[in-house]
Amino acid sequence: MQRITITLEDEFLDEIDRVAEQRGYTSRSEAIRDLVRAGLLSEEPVAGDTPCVAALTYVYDHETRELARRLTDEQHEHHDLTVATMHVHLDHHQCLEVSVLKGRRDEVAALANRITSQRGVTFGRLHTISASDDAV
Ligand code: NI
Repeated sequence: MQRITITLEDEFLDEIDRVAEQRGYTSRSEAIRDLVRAGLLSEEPVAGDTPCVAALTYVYDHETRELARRLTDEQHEHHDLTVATMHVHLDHHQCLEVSVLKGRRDEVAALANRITSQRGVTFGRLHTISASDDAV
């Protein structure tokens, strides 16, 4: 670990402190490290053949014809990528599912796209985290 000195405008530092307090950080350094890490991750060009773990969150209307079956079929077809799925009945019509996926980054992204592009899926977001080879 190295110690560096950086210069920030007062308003920028106030904003960092506000976010740090909101998220419950007790150390400004830890808050800045996490913000920088998140920024770097979003910029990182990652090869498709690298391993990852991911959480896919989506909402769908279970009354859309055959949709629930099609979503399940997709996951069975790619059971090697699907670790587990949690299903929540949000209301009379909508279901929320969170699927934990792991495998090659390009294959995980392709499965996520096949699920979230189905008609009747109203929200879809994939959070991907780089993993070591032995994690997948
Ligand atoms: Ni449901």
